Amino acid sequence: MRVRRFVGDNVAETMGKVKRELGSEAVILQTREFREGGFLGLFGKLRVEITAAIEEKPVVAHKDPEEPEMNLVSDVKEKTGGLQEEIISMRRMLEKMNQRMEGLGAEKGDWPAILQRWADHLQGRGINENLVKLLIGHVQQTLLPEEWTDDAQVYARIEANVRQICGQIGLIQPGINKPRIVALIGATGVGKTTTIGKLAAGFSIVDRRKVALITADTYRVAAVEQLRTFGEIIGVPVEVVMTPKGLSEALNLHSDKELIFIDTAGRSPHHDLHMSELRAFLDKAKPDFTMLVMSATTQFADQLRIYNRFEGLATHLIFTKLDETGSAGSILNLLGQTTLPTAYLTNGQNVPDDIEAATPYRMAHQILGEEMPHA
Ligand SMILES: Nc1nc2c(ncn2[C@@H]2O[C@H](COP(=O)(O)OP(=O)(O)OP(=O)(O)O)[C@@H](O)[C@H]2O)c(=O)[nH]1
Ligand SMILES: [Mg+2]
Repeated sequence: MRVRRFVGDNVAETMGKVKRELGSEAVILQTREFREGGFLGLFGKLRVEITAAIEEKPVVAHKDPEEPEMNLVSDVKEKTGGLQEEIISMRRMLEKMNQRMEGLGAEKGDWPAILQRWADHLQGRGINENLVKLLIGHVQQTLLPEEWTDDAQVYARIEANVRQICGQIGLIQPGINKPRIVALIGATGVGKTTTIGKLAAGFSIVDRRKVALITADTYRVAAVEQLRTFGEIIGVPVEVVMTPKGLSEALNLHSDKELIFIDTAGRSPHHDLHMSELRAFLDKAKPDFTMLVMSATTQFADQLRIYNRFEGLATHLIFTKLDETGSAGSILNLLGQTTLPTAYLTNGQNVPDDIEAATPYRMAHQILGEEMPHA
């Protein structure tokens, strides 16, 4: 790893130097402001120092994929903690599902053949066994056996229940006398920055709202550039902040706006330090909406783990990459046992087109797909 120190008059200029010297993939290790010149450092000129590093290409050694990692202690800790979390949340899920099933008096056994193909179809969409039992059990209870062959009727029953599970929706409302603050948080690479681009474009260009963007993701130069580019294309100001204090200042600067979107660095939910940094930014920003961005391509067990880790911070959910999965059932599994409302769905890389406001109807259609089960 090559580490370098850069000094400049402001963050933008210094970041520019980092990029020119080390490229877009450089990682920011530390930033600080200091005074240069002046008496005992007082009244000197305010300067910015950024320490950045770039990974030099490692020599690729052949490694057996089965070979365990060297760092066994942290490895074991991580896995044990994760397992416990998983067991607790699995228990919670089963309890909740069983309560619902008892309420409906649903059968737990095999289904008659005509309903079994629906059960297989739903499972094929990624919907978990308990929810499938709930959905098919309801069909069995509320339709007469001669109606089970009527695909349209069966579908309508299932769809109505799926809509009910997806029923909690909460969309962004712009502020009237002061800006509404919207922060996007979540694991790495799920689409936070792209989604901010889509929302900012929608609200500023289509809705003609006064919008500003702030990025607190200064870990990679490329991340700052990405939001800047969106800001330039859409024609909205972009502020880059390094610290929670810088965030407060940027928010004050845009107190005349109706909406301020804050982009944050992708966080591994297993990394405690990263999570506490994120918490410090959110404590300062006090967002009106904190959107946990989840990719529909993430497996359900991982979605649940991420959700549990971010739950205390988030107020809403956004599901991304619906275009990339043929089994969006994991969303239903998650919503079946959690409480946050859904705000938006994204279904492609195009800014600003590939986003829509969540509605129970749209969500049910994404989850169930267009095809009927085979006879
Ligand atoms: N297919 C598809 N790709 C998407 C969607 N949303 C975002 N992407 C792509 O996913 C990749 C990552 O998107 P980003 O917006 O950079 O994700 P991020 O969460 O900001 O990533 P980090 O800041 O690195 O944590 C990009 O290639 C996006 O174009 C979507 O709805 N569908
Ligand atoms: Mg990003």
